[in-house]
Parts: sequence; C-alpha cells; structure tokens
Amino acid sequence: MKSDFANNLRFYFITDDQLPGLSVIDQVEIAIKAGATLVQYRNKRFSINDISGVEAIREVCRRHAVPFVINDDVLLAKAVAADGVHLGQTDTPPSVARQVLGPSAIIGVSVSTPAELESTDLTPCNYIGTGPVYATDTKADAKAVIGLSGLRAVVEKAPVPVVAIGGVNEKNVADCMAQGAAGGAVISCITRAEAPEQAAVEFARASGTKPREFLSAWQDEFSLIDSLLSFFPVNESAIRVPPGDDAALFNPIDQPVVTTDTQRELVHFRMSWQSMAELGQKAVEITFSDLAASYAQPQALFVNLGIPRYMAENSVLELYEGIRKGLDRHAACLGGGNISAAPELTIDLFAVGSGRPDIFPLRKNARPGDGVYVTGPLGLARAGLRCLEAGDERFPDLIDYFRHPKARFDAAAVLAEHGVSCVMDISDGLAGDAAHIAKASGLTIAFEPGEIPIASQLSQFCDKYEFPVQAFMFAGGEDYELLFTCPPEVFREIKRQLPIAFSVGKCLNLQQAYLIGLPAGAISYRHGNT
Ligand code: TZP
Ligand code: MG
Repeated sequence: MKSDFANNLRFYFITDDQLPGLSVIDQVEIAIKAGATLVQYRNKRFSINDISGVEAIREVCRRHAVPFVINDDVLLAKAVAADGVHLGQTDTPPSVARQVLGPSAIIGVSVSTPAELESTDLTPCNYIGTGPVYATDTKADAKAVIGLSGLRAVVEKAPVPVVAIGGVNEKNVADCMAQGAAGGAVISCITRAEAPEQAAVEFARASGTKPREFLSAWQDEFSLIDSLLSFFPVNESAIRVPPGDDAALFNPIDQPVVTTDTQRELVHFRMSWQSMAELGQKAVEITFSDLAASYAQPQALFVNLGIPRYMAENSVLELYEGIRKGLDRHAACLGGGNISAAPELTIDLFAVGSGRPDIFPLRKNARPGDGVYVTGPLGLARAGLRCLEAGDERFPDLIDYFRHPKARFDAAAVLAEHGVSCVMDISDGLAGDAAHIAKASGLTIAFEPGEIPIASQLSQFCDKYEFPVQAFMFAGGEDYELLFTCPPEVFREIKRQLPIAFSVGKCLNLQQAYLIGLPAGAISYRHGNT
C-alpha cells in the first residue's frame, strides 16, 4: 500500500490561518488551480462560525476530486464530511479517528523521529507527515529541525508514504523527494509569497504535478437539462413522446416490468473512486440487473439527479455520457427525469422493461432438492472497493469489477431457456441474498463453501491483507451475478452454455436456520459503511 497513496502527497497544501490579505478559500483555489494533490484545513483559532467557510473549501475540493482533510479535529472532519483528518502526536489517537470516520477516511499522523515512529500506531494511517525538515516561522510550537537526514531516517522505517513538512518550498522539495518523501506539505511558500499564484505553479512543477483546468459549479437547471437531452437519440419504437414534455408517452409494452435503484455519494461511492462516466454506466447496469434477474428486456430509463452545488457542469455531462453508453449497450432509451440541487450527488433510477408472458422468476420458487448456483465470480467487487479505500492499485481486475459491473442478460437468457423459475441478482452478497430465497421459499439452503471457485486476484488480495477469502465471497456485495436454483440435472445442461456458472449449495427441507454451512465472517455487506 506504501506507494499507492503517495501520489496524493506530492503537493500537499495546508491553509494559512494567519493571513489578513488572502482568504482561506482563495488560498485553496490558487493551490488547486496550480495542481495541489491534497488540501488540509488548518486553523488553530477555529470557531463554530467558520464552519460554512470549511464547507465551501470542501466543495471546491470535491469539484476537482482533490482529497480534503482537517487538521487535528476529528469531529469537525465528521461534521463537514471531509475526506479525512491529519493528527498530531497529542491529538485523538489514529485508531479512534478511524472508528469515527470509517474505513475509507484518509488518516495522517505527524511523526518527527524514528522513536516517535516506533511508538505510534500506524495501522489505521494512510500516510505520515514528517518535519520540520527546515526552519519555519509558520508553526509557533514546531519541534527541532530534523534536516534531510532526519527525514530519511523516518522514511526508511515508515510502512506508509511520508510527506515532508516545515520550510519546504519549490527549491528544496526535490531534495526531500530524493530522500524518499512522496512530496511536500506547504503553507508559507505559497500563501506568503509576493505572487501566490506564481509560487503555487512553481511548487507544482517542482513536485511533479500539473495545473488544472478550473471548473465552475453548475448554475442553471434548464440549460443543463437542454445540454443533457441533446446526448440522447430519440427511440421512437419504444416511446412516442420522448423526454421534453411533462411525461413520456410509451408505445404499448408487453408485460411491463418496472424496477428502481439508487446510487448515493458517501453511501455507495466517492467521487474519487471512478470517473463520472463510469459512475453513470454503472448506475444503468445495476438498475438493469434487476430486469435481467426478472427475464425482462430493458426499454427505458428515468433518472432523477440530485446535484451538489460543488459539481461542475462538465462532470454532470460526463455522468450522462456514461448513462447514454449504458443505455446504448442494452438498446434502451432515456424516458425522462428530473434535476435538483442536493447536498451530495444522488442518482435515482427507474427502469421499464418488457417481461416474458410465460415466466417471471420468483424468490419463492426454490424447491427442496434443487441445487443453488451462481453465474460468475463472487467477492471481486467488494475486494475492489477495499483496494480503492486503501489507495491500492495493485489489483486492477478487482477494481474493474467494482467500477464496471455488467447486468447478466446473457446468463438470464440461458436460465430462461431452461425454465429456471427462481432467480435473483446478487447485490448485497451471496449470504444475504440467498437468505431471501430461503425465507421466501420456506426452506434451508445448505452451503458447500469448499466447492466455490476462487478468482486468482481475489486469493492474492486476501493473502496480502490476511482477509478470509470465503467471507469476501459470501458477504461481498455488488457482484451483480445471478443466483438461481434448479434441479441438478437442469444445471448440468445450463453449465454447457455457461461454463463459469458454479454450485454454491443445495436446498433442503426447512431446518432450524434458513442458511447452514456459512463460513465464518459471512455477514452480508451493507451499504452505508463506505
Ligand atoms: N508542522 C510542522 S512544520 C509546520 C507544520 C504545520 C509548518 C509548515 O509551514 P511552512 O510555512 O510550509 O513551513
Ligand atoms: Mg496538530
């Protein structure tokens, strides 16, 4: 994990709380425009009246996908939904901060010497700030200068990336990086320069980052809707009156099937975990996954968007490009939608499909004697999410499963052809979703975990982090594979057409529990803890 968070530390900008001339929000905008890779809000005289200013900084950071952390104050970080916190040696312990802020929060800690490193619990930490490397007037109670050799001594022993701090500037940041620091954390070399914009650009160049195109927030709902609608070709075969009027008028649909889903920032995703286009396409796939599990063919999608003020118009357009790509993949069209301002990005989706007149699979259709089967690998998306939370890019296949789920219409067609009548998609993890089938059908599902194939990157990932691999496969979530039951002889036929499908257990007459044979730790993953 050491190298992966490091890129966020190249140009680590800390706000200056003692500067009459330049407001804190202006400082942050200058730094981000120049290419800052992380922003820390540091205000030793913070009062509750400053909170809206902190939220404004958080908004600018989110608009540009720049991580935003708060100095010292875990509760302030929680209150403004910052991305994390930077702690001194005498602040809240990192483990408590992790508990309060959750698994995806960024947690940094100041460590000045190898002795401090030894005595600090770094397990919950993503990075270390080490200094003062050079003399500084900015921190009144700064410790003794440690110099480049002191920096090196910490870097050599640190299990996480180190950012150099204290008197760092455009002239010496390369020397710090030559000692193994991932970058420089700076205040005065930018905020107190004669020309802060110029100084920020020079620091960006010296630390190896580039200026950003500065995006402004979306302003006008109506012009945004006009731009969005221009992306979508009108599909006259499905919809007679397309988006643009008060409601859509559909051509007759055989056996209409309707489903809904939602994606919420900070619950299901963070902006930095995928591009906006990937997010849009994923939202389509996971909504259509319910249609696949119902043997329905997608026709139209309605999208209600809650857009935070910090989001740039370009980002909203990119999100819709992803939605269009998803719709194109399934030959479906946009039926309509709505846009409103919201504190965080929310995407509520409603899908309309046409079902089959002869068969609509139900959770209550499992029978004792049926086998229980899955159409593809489990646990990969959950592991990919853990990689994104940890900033670990060494398992691209896992991250790809999290970012690019696919609704399994191909597999659904095979199951329908064989008359499989108990199907659902796995969104909350095998264990939790199988429990729905067992309850609805009034039987017990006996798992046979030893039979389940383990994807090689998942097994490498679990080895590295010492996670129980079966817990990931059972408790994962966001797999969007199909879970189904049928007699074993029917599965043998299905397997010819879907060779990657496999058995996970069998259905028995109801016993004391709906699920038996679960591996340890197989509690269904619930959204809300990202
Ligand atoms: N911690 C150690 S030195 C320092 C802090 C916050 C001050 C960094 O400010 P400058 O102006 O970049 O030296
Ligand atoms: Mg502190």
